[in-house]
Amino acid sequence: MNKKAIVTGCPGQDASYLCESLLGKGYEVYGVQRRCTRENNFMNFCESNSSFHSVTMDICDASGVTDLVHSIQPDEYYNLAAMSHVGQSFKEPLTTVMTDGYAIAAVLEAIRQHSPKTKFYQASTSELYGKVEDGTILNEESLFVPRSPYGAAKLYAHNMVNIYREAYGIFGCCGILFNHESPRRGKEFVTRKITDGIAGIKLGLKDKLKMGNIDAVRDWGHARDYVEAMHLMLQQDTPDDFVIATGKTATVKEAIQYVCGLADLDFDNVYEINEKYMRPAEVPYLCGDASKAKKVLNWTTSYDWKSLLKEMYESDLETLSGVVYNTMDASKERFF
Ligand code: F7E
Repeated sequence: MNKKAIVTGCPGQDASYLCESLLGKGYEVYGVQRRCTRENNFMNFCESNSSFHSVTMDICDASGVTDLVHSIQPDEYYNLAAMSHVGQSFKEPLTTVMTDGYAIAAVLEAIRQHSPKTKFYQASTSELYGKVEDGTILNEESLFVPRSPYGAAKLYAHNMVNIYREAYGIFGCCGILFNHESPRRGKEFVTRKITDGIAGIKLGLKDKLKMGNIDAVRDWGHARDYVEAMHLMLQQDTPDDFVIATGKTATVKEAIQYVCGLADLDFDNVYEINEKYMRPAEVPYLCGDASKAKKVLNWTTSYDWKSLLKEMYESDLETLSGVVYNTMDASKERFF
């Protein structure tokens, strides 16, 4: 019998990569998306596979979650759905606590009552750490002091998984994932904003990048590598929490400079600071130590921030070049 997995957060970056990977491993996959989720084509590959089942459901609807868990009896449940934009969580604190906090209590209850053998993965985050001293390398033992509604809601969910593990013996794991990006990343996140923006400037489609705090330091890895860590966590004999990170950092400014280099553009002419993108409270520095995941899960990452940004920039340049080409084509038709 093939293993069955429920994956929430479709058709987002992480869920799309994870569904592809699980289908490749022979799973029967139930990909959950909200009715109104923005459309993209990341799930095309999955939807053409007969082992993929698309489920329309809001993870905040406890009755729907309970029905799904009860009827599928999944071997694994990956909770990747979230209100995931830290800046936006200051504007939508209540939606954030429902989606990133309450919904996790609902699914844990559904598993406890109706499918206690299901192994559960929760998308925890480096935002749990909050404000840390520059140079601090964070691991599973580091203190959690979140600085955003997003971080606070995620900490509640993280604690609940630990409580259900201890109190009821639920196989629940939290992946404390540091920033992970790809060409599928939403354009509202800083790496994709940079690669898409600079590709647009290069092609004359855009004027300037409007940025927030470019001194922020992040540890960026590739989402495709990070979803493999999620799967590995649920293949262990005992549940545990793991940091997933590259251990290498760059500032937002260095990321812009690097992509400007790829595009052969002058850094100083490419961006301007805009208050709109500053956050009420910032997490200035994040760097993770994934030694435990490397040792226990045998997990490795194949990208650093430069190879990641290069792949993203090249993908955006190719996509936007198509836009330019099609526009030229259309104007040619109009002209002749
Ligand atoms: O910002 C700064 C911003 O929005 C990174 C989510 O996936 O990773 C992500 O959270 C840094 C921050 O990601 C702009 O202030 C400057 O310091 O790409 P981001 P994030 O907030 O780190 C964690 C692990 C998650 O769990 C989250 O779900 O870049 N920054 N200027 C900017 N950020 C944005 N978005 N836009 C700017 O213009």
